Amino acid sequence: MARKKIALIGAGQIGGTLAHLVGLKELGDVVLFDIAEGIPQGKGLDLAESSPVDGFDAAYKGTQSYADIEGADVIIVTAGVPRKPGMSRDDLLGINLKVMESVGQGIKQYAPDAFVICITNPLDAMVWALQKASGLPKNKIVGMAGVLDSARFRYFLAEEFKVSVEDVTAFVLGGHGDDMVPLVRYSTVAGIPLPDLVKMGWTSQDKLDAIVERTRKGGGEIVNLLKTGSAFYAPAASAIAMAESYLKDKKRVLPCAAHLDGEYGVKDMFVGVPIVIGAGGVERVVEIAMNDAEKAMFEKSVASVQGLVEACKGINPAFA
Ligand code: A3D
Repeated sequence: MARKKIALIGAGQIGGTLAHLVGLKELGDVVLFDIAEGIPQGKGLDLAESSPVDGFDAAYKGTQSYADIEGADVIIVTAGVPRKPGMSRDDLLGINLKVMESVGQGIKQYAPDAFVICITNPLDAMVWALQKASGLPKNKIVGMAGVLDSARFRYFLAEEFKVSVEDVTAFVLGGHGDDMVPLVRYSTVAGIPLPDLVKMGWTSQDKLDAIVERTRKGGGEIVNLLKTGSAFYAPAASAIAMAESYLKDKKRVLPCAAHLDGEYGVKDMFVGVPIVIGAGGVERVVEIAMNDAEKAMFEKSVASVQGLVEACKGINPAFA
């Protein structure tokens, strides 16, 4: 069987890390596309030269031509600009919307059967715009945010409880913004929900609240430390988990920005919810029960995404 083909649109910090992980995990051959001449070619060659040392077989091609993504099985989009200190994700909207229009055209022309994962911010609005521009079926395009947000939550919790990250599960819903919704009730250590762990004296409610807040601002914490860009190792690892679930038909249940058509009371928007990813793409949207407080937080988060989607429609009326 021929190797799978994975196209990475955007060969910056996340794109380069994705390309490395695809090789190390032997998920397939890689096409790195970027408008910056030499960057995808240079990164591709450098990575290919690491393959004899690490012992993996994968072809790397850097390109400025969309024709090279033809027939890709998976496409991961990071093209655009990242945040700098003092910027919100929403400040990126105008620039990155234009980028999504050109990336969508390229996908439509050369790889309309691919499973597409969008990472470009502001995430929930950009994946919405990319679907409009590419015309992809709505079960074949998702946004990466929830896996990253819940990984941050899991890491902070494991640190607090002094247990393995492997035994902490966490749930984060809603848009990828500072009003995302970390769901404490559905987050556990080896199956024990967090509110029970508070009762058991493992942590205090105040400490748990502080961890929730740190999770919400997790992206900004890294931006302030790096100063020249935003997080890339954990975002890349998160998107690879999604791609792997599709390529290997693992049917993992992962929080992703998925198209909602009435689920959770939301129409024609991409918002972070738990989904099953398998060979059929988004195979199921999992609708969990929320209490009133959780619902209120979710609705607030959805309203922020709605605002960004309306702004996209204002800039490009063809998407309305
Ligand atoms: P960066 O290292 O700047 O890479 C972006 C790349 O996109 C650069 O190499 C650009 O040359 C390239 N590019 C720009 N315009 C185009 C275009 N029209 N076509 C093709 N390539 C183009 O950024 P990064 O890799 O650190 O981040 C990429 C995106 O991911 C940004 O929008 C970030 O805000 C976003 N991001 C999202 C998350 C989420 O959790 C959703 C986390 C971290 C970063």
